[in-house]
Amino acid sequence: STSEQTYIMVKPDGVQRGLVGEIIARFEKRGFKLAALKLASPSKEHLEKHYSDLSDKPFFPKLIKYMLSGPVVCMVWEGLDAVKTGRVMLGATNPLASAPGTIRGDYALQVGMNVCHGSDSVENGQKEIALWFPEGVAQYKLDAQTWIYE
Ligand code: YYY
Ligand code: MG
Repeated sequence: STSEQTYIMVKPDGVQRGLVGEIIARFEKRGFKLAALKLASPSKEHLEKHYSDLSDKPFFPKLIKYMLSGPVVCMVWEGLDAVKTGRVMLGATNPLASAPGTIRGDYALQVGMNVCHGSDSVENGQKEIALWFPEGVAQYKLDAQTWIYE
């Protein structure tokens, strides 16, 4: 549906490397509607909740340490098939396997510094949006949608 929402986050390496604007621009130009946006410095507990599905993976401690290494940019993007399309725009988890033209395929080399996060299902997206935006997201009409949806 055109109101599907996904949680997209620029990770600390993406912020430090000046990729925030580029990542926002890609979602904006594609036709997605920005529903929420903020810079944040989440706690260890908050990040462990975000990645709770991965808590028994060997790379989990390293992942949390990396995510704590600087601020992140948190966003909610809304639009047709936003979750799946967002994942396609991000590229594969391992940047070496990401197609050129994707964010990771254009800006990253290693899995442990892959620049961005995107929800992997509508259900997880809703959980992540609730975790990162307990204050709620914006409700408004994007007039450009008249020229995006037939
Ligand atoms: O959803 P996605 O970010 O593409 O991958 P996940 O399997 O959810 O893993 C989350 C995060 O963990 C990934 O973006 C990088 C890191 N990671 C890692 O450091 N080493 C791995 N072998 C797998 C994932
Ligand atoms: Mg994931």
